[in-house]
Amino acid sequence: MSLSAAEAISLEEHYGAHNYHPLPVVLTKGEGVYVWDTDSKRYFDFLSAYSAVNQGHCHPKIVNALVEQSKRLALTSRAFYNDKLGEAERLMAQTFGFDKVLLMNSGAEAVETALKICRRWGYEKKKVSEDQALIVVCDQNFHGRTTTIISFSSDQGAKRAFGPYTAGFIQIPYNDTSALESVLRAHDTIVGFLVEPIQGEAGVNVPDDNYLEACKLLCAKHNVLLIADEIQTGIARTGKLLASCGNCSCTDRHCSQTPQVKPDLLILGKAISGGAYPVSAVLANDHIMEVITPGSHGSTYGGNPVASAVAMAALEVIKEEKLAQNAAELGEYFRAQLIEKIGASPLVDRIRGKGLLNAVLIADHPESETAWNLCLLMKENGLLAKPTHGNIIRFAPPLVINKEQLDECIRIIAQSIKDYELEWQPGLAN
Ligand code: IF1
Repeated sequence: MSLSAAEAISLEEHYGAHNYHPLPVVLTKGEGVYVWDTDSKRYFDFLSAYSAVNQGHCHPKIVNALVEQSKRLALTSRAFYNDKLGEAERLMAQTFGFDKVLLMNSGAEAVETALKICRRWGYEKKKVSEDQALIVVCDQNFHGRTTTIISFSSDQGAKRAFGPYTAGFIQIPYNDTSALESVLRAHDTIVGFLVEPIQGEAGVNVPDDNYLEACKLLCAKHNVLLIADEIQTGIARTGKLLASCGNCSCTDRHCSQTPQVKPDLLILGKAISGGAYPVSAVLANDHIMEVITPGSHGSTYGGNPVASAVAMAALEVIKEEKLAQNAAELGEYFRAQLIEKIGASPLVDRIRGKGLLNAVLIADHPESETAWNLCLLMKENGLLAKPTHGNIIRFAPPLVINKEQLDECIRIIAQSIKDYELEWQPGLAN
């Protein structure tokens, strides 16, 4: 007998840490773009587990890889070789055009791994004095929740009372190449620049078209590593295999289309495993990755046979089902339709995004409950989305969505906005 919604919520309330404030819906089943709650109500999932479920819920190929490998050999640790990791490393290296791959589990672990590689590269290759390495980050960043990562966060809710903080980071404004150039000129101990190609949690903050290209050139000029955090924007979410590269699949070493925005360190997570299993990765060429030597980094589960099998299946789905192309085409359509249908609404300030990573900025102050209440109304109408900071609603469906389904979602969003307008008073706790 499965739990009722009330029972499930009560158990989490009683026995679980209160580190989230979920929308009041209890999910029990997922398939493709749909999820079902414990009352068998069906919803369109417009969060996709923060872009981890790009391939759709419970994709048969990915689930099959998970099940079959789990029945054969699940975990060996890296004390021994296994017959899946090398294949997964080769597929990722060739798909994204790097010499080497280091597999971890969570996105934050991969970010931490990239920071360690960057620092050690700084000491061993750039000859920066020991413990003097600096890494530049952007304000409004989100790279995970470890103590080091929140040390350079600008989100007080994620940072407050977790000190003392890790030193060695300089924060600059996002989408500001002159700020980057200034710090690079001012500090010769800078070894890296960590940046999201689009800032997800900041509310799908899309930089100028040439921002990453300009950052790459500045980093190269100052012998600094460009570290692209594609944990949320990668794996076809923004309409390309990677938001930071202009190619759809670089099989050769150097992207023929836009080699200048090829990062020195690429960080992947979330949908690299299709939402079935925690997999993350750091990719780099030999002259950088060779600073990692036996015993210098690792993890119990990193690169295990199940992670390897699932990641290979997840990447194959992205390619076989042309999900980057689908995200590009339907993303354009989605934004155009939203602008047409709700762009003039007094509730809507802006509509922005790339591919199927989009957001609607609600024209109310961030502390108002308008965005939250709108998400509650859309839930009632059969679509699940959640606000990021305050008044920004992120819309990120699985990339397997088709036009007919998307049209139904556009209808739900437009109708919910129109219905909410009738009762909305700006500036009040609606
Ligand atoms: C939460 C959102 C937050 C990420 C980028 C690294 C990580 C993430 C660009 C760390 C994770 C998740 C974490 C989750 C909510 C969600 C998120 F932006 F996606 F919406 F928080 F900002 N880099 N993002 O987006 O990966 O360790 O979680 O595997 O922590 O509340 P992780």
